[in-house]
Amino acid sequence: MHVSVAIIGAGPAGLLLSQLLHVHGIDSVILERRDRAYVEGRIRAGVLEFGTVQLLEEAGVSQRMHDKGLVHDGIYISNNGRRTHIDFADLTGGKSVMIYGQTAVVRDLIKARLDAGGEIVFEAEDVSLADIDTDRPRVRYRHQGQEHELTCDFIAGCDGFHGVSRQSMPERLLKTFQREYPFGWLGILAEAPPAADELIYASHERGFALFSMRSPTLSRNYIQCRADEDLEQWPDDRVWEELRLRLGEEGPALVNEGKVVEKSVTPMRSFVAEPLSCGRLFMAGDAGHIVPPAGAKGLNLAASDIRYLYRAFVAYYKSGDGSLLEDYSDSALARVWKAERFSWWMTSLLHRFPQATEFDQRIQQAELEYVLESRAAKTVLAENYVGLPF
Ligand code: RFL
Ligand code: PHB
Repeated sequence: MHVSVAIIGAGPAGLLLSQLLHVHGIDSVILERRDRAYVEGRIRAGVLEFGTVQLLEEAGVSQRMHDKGLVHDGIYISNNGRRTHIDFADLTGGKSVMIYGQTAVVRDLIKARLDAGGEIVFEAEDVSLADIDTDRPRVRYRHQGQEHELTCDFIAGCDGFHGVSRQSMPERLLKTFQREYPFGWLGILAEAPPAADELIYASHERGFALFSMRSPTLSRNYIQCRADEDLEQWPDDRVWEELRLRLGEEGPALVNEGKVVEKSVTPMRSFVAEPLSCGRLFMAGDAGHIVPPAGAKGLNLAASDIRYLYRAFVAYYKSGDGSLLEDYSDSALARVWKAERFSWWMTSLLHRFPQATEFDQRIQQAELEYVLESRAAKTVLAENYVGLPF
């Protein structure tokens, strides 16, 4: 079987690419290692940049997001109990972000693909790529015990950090950059109405905390923990107590408790692979780069890569112009590095680093105070958070 674009991975990157190609009359097949329920059940990101919202509109999958999503015009930053509002609308000339879970984005995209007759092969095993440096690359995989081979014009590697795409790039061409952080985030999803109107990023002596939400009835909260934290040590009561202490203003914060429906630990890392393409293989999203979640950029970067990539495919198929495909890696990486910088900076600004000297701590505190006092600094934060221009 031959397909124009073979897409590896049914995360936000792969699904969005397939849907946008479909809107422009270009066929694709998605090969996904996991089953549909697993892919639709993963709890991850929650904040969509302005540009990501527009891209979902372009893809024709924005109706439910506009019905159910929560538009936020700002965030709060809490500095040891003192909260400052960062007013995006005021600082960025009216921009906002959308609170709408990655789980919901993925569910909407899968539905749109399948309703339009799109093909997603779930539980595709042992996917392997061949001949990426020719104009007839191939993808092999096993499905329900049968071996399959697809030939295609292009392969889109949207298979996340642990996928096969990056591993299929010739090692001598690939340069990687990374930083691991000496902590993780313990996240809970709880059936509890959010107790604040916008997200709260809290820097606290006890460690960072983030108050977030998914809907008027679902809260999503995180606390800084050890990278190898043992969840057994964190019964729900202890998590709620820690959140109250870290988010509190003067006294402990009001945190609405509810049934905890998910609890997990996420390690923190920054990672970039260069280039994002080789021959006819193009990587997008977590396959090519990872950010620590404090800037809310991971899902948005996946969408941003896809915005560059689908336009390049459209130019190629509609007018035979391959120049955007040639430029893809450079164009996407320029924006990736700016989001890497912002995510690294938010992480550095707000967390407690175990190795920090007293000098480091004073500098960190001074920087946070400066950011919260200076309109210029708050503008820098706001314009990065809502998303830089393309
Ligand atoms: P994904 O979502 O990892 O999807 C990759 C897909 O590829 C499949 N796959 C394979 N398929 C076939 N063959 C193989 N060999 C395969 N190997 C892998 C996988 O099963 C999967 O379905 O990558 P994608 O599409 O690039 O999307 C990236 C985002 O998922 C990620 O960046 C964000 O979730 C990061 N992130 C956040 N991003 C934001 O923009 N805002 C946030 O608020 C935010 N919060 C978060 C986050 C990530 C978190 N975790 C758990 C990592 C909060 C958390 C806790
Ligand atoms: C989330 O709601 O899961 C979330 C929000 C903001 C972040 C990271 C995660 O920076």
